[in-house]
Amino acid sequence: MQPSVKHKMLEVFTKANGEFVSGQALADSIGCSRTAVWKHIELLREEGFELEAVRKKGYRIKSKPDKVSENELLIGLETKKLGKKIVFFDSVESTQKEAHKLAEEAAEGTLVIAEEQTAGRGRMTRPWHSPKYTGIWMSLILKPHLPPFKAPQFTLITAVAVAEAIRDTTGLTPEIKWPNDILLNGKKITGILTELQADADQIRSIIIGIGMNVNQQEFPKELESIATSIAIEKGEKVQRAKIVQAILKNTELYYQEYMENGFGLIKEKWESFAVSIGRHIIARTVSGTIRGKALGITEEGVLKLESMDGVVHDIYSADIELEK
Ligand code: BTX
Repeated sequence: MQPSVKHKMLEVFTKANGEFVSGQALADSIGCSRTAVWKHIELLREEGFELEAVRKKGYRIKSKPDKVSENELLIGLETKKLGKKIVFFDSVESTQKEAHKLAEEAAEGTLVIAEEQTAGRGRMTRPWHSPKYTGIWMSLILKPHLPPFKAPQFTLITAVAVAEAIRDTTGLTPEIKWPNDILLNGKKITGILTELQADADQIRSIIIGIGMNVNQQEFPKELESIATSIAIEKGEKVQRAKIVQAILKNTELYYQEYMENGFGLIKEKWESFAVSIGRHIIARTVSGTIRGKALGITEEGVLKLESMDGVVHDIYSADIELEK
């Protein structure tokens, strides 16, 4: 199937919004014959689209396959820039690794996404479990004209965008755990990994890795007690493409807000989702463990932590645990 015909056909169905479209109307808007329409309908069915055909009415899409390849993501995507260029892999070691290779040449907003990662990674090369067809494993390339020290704010911008995407597409209310985890009912549903390609005073690319558990029903033993998925929490499966589209739309919105007006609104939204602020926490940093009360985050996304002796520490990176 020529991608352009398939793309046009899916666009016509998307505009029809679940209503029937006659074979003739499809042929006219695509600019092909009725026979070609019929052939392409069959090809869509083979790809997992459920298409209903009724005499004298035509065709309508009853359901789309739950895939995250280019067609599923582009149809219905409401962004100007983010995700307009998609690099898709059925299976790849790590989308983050691929995005790093592409970043210099890639247009801003390029999205690398895969159905499966065989060597997905978290911070400090920790492994990220990324099984096939069940989650969202993607890396987004941004190119803001900013100095490198601003980069940690992008983890927080992304966290707000992702938390709102989960809330708006599923009705579930997530929490954000500083700096880079999103939780549902206290368990990890999303991890965010912000990495940089930069000169000393200028960011060249920010590569934002997002890993989200969507339709898994179970996890390996070592993750069982700390990880969950949207399907487990909601009790039903969700179309991953819809969530990806919502993440891209929100990220574009908050990225623009940040570049134009600074961090104020994002900080406010971030704090409204934050689970650790005002609580007693244990922060494990590379240079040691600090226990104390999390006071809030600064405009730079730094966590303020007041230890028992009243000293306020600036925490730039750590693993956080809530004190029981
Ligand atoms: P992190 O270092 O904060 O968290 C990593 C830890 O999370 C692991 O050590 C493990 O305990 C736990 N973990 C591993 N897999 C999962 C999972 N599926 N669900 C919940 N918990 C898990 C977080 O790092 C940042 C993760 C970013 C992943 C994305 S996926 C797309 C992109 N490509 C890539 O290789 N990484 C990013």
